[in-house]
Amino acid sequence: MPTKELKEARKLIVNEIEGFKESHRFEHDVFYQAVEEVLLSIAPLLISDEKYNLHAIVKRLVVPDRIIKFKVEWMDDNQQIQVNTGYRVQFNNTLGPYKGGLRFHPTVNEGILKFLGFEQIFKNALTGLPIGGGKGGSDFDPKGKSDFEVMKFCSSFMRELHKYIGPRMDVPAGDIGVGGREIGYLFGEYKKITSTFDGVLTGKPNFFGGSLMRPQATGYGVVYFTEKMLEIEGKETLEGKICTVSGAGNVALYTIEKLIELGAVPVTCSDSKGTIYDPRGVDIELLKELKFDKRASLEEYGKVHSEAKYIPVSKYPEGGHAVWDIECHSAFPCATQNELTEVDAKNLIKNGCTSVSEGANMPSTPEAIDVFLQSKICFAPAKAANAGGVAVSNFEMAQNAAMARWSFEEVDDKLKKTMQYICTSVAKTAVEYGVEGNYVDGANIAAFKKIADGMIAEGI
Ligand code: NDP
Ligand code: 2IT
Repeated sequence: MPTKELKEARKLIVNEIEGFKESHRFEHDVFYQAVEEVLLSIAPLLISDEKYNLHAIVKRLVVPDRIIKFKVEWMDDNQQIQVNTGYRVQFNNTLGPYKGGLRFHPTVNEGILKFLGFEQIFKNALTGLPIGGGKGGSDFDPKGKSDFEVMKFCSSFMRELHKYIGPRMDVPAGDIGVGGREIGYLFGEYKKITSTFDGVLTGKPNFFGGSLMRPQATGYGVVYFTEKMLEIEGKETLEGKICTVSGAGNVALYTIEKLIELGAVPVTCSDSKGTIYDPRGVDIELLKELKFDKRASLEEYGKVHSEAKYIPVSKYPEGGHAVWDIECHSAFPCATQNELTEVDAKNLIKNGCTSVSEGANMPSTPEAIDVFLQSKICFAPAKAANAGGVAVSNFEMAQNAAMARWSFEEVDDKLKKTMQYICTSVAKTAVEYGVEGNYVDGANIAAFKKIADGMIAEGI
């Protein structure tokens, strides 16, 4: 497509987004950030194929099917009644039942869940599996709560949510603040209310039919995707390479574990209070003990390994993050949205980083992504790179529907093939649309086509 025409089309789309933002009074910034990225990527497709405009796909796709918002009342350990807000954003079920995680974090609001739900539609489409997109959660903070309080909250949350979910309707899973413990309590309450043993949630503990490797899936998948991307782009493998990882939760720890298994040397991890830099390679067993068993701060790591450096948030470089200031071959942002800024991106490039793979959802700001794309390093966007979690969630749904159990090895093998398939199809789409090596455009275009063609086929 001629550059002039493309620029004009992009300008039109940006104007449209500005108008949209104006009319919604900027209340959902992260949502618009996610939408804007997709719309800018698909501009060539919208121009070359009139059918998408004819069927008003963009206008229809940016509005969720429904947003369910409810009150959650629960009793804390001091016999005080607490009130939180619960949400489920059922965004789009063109390709299958609504599917996506639940986030429990004090920052949760409608805008964040709309951004996550919107991203999820595209991510799920890229897997090639029959799943639509949704997201939910609450402003409840599980941090510092007793197991009993978490159980009380989860039971109360499910007392309302159960009305809107079902194995062929909407299947939630975990996200920030929601792991096996929370999913176990949510599943238990669902079962009590409905008297059915249905695969209505994924990421369940194994004895309730949870996939044996759902906990590992997102992190392992990010690394499988990166291996394939480096191969396609003719770069060296990860073996022996220094890697930096942010976050210290489910995604970060299993990214680190797989990197170690492949002979790479992950030297960092971080939480909301600070960063660990261990130049000899991080001690994954200690991390698991601290984060999964004790739910402790990373500061504790420094007390066991005196060679490691603990950098509190207050000591981060201005406008940046300590993790991205450290020399590395490959970087893996695995904590949260907009955690990697333009300053960080420039630091990574300056220090010779050759690939960035997003484990978290939308961890790089638009300005940081521009830096990566302009410098021509390998950049794997979240909706492609972290799709391994939801892919294995779909495998868990399949196992539950068949009342079957698959082995760890079987699921791992299917996960690896799925990540390789996503990577190859994203790279191919980029070539097809004249943006070779641009995995952002490749992922957005490949996913949009699947969803939009489905929406056209099903009518309004
Ligand atoms: P966890 O709750 O297990 O871990 C989250 C990690 O990120 C913690 O280390 C946490 O630190 C840190 N973090 C969270 N919020 C903030 C914040 N506002 N500022 C700084 N640090 C923060 O979550 P997951 O590992 O499951 O999720 C991490 C990311 O991966 C999220 O973006 C999620 O949407 C995405 N994701 C998760 C999938 C999954 O299967 N779980 C699948 C695909 C994507 P602290 O403990 O100090 O708060
Ligand atoms: O962002 C994500 O893909 C998830 N939190 C996992 C979703 C799922 O349904 O497994």
